[in-house]
Amino acid sequence: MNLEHLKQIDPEIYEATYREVKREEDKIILIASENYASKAVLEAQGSVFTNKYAEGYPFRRYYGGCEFADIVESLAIERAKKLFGADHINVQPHSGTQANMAVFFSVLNYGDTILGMSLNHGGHLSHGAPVNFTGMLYKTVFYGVDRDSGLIDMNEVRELANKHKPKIIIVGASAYSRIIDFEAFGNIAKETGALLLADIAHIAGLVATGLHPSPVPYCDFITSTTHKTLRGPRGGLILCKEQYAKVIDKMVFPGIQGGPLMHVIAAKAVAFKEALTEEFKEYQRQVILNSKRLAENLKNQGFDIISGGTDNHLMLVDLRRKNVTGKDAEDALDKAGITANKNAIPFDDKPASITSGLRLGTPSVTSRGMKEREMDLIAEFITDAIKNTNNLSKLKEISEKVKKLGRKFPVYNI
Ligand code: DSN
Repeated sequence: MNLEHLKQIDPEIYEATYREVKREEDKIILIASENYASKAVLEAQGSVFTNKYAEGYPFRRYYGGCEFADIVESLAIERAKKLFGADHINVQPHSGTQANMAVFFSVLNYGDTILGMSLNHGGHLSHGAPVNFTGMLYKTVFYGVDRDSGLIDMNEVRELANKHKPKIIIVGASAYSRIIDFEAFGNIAKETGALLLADIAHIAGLVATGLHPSPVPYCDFITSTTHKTLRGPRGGLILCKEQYAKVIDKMVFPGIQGGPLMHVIAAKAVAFKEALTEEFKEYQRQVILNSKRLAENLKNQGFDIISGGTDNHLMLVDLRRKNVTGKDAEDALDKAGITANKNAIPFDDKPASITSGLRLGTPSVTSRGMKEREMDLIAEFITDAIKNTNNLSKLKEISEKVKKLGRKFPVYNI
């Protein structure tokens, strides 16, 4: 990673960047929504396309000099089409939440009813949480998971859809570890006359490689980020049926955004190219194998996993039986060199700043080349750290082991 100019011009930002690279290499990252973008993605994102204004869409721009921006955005769209097979793609949203905003503003009016998964049960802020614009502008109704199985309660989804007749149903989660039945959601949307939006930000890499059923046949709109399992640059994406192509494009620009981030779109194009390879499919397979192995190990160590396990890249650990809060577990793991996040579990009685759960994901460790054997070690480190939340010397000892393991799996080789 060449940071020579940065080092010369701005030593403070250089120092912080250098230390961030070290942090990402020395720690074990188990944040389910993070990943390591490839060097090619980083180079595209750090390229001169950051200089270019390209308001509009390929070959229909409001600025001159867009001939190379057109190549980049056309390739991003073409590759995303190959990956997901949707009628229409917009690669300009700056983030997942902006992708969702574009969909909502395209088809909803102020005060319309939306039905989404409760944030407390694993949903996302932008699916109607009161503190988000979606909770401020729309009437919100939420479904959740069944208390015993931990699975999305499809009976509840159907009942709520029939009762409240939402204009749009949102399916998608940020802390749900099982296969989502998009077809069942599609049937409920049809029965109740609702539009259907799938937000696949977390599972996009699994969907792109066929390791999670695709929502494309059942949904009017699909939104995603590009930086989680998809392993691209930080950004958003919208797929939709042809009939909504014009309204979505118009809402993204000029509706809610100005100039597209062409350097990010270039990096998205690179990530989509990488995602079309057999190697990427193998990577996603390993992400799931690692996730299953980590969950099994933790269960053997007496941890409860919501829904009993995982089918995807993440798991939600219920810490109540261990008498540790999510916050204390997150702090202890951090001291032990493992980065993860506290997370509410369904029906949690603790506030979001404390929680009773921990969300763990395997996209990052798998990108480093770690496999089942390393998951066994990581499960041991986690178990040890959570047994010793107040024992600083023990946590330090674990962090040395973590560092040793990390060094065997370098990422950027600085
Ligand atoms: N904040 C992201 C996550 O961690 O899941 C979702 O946007």
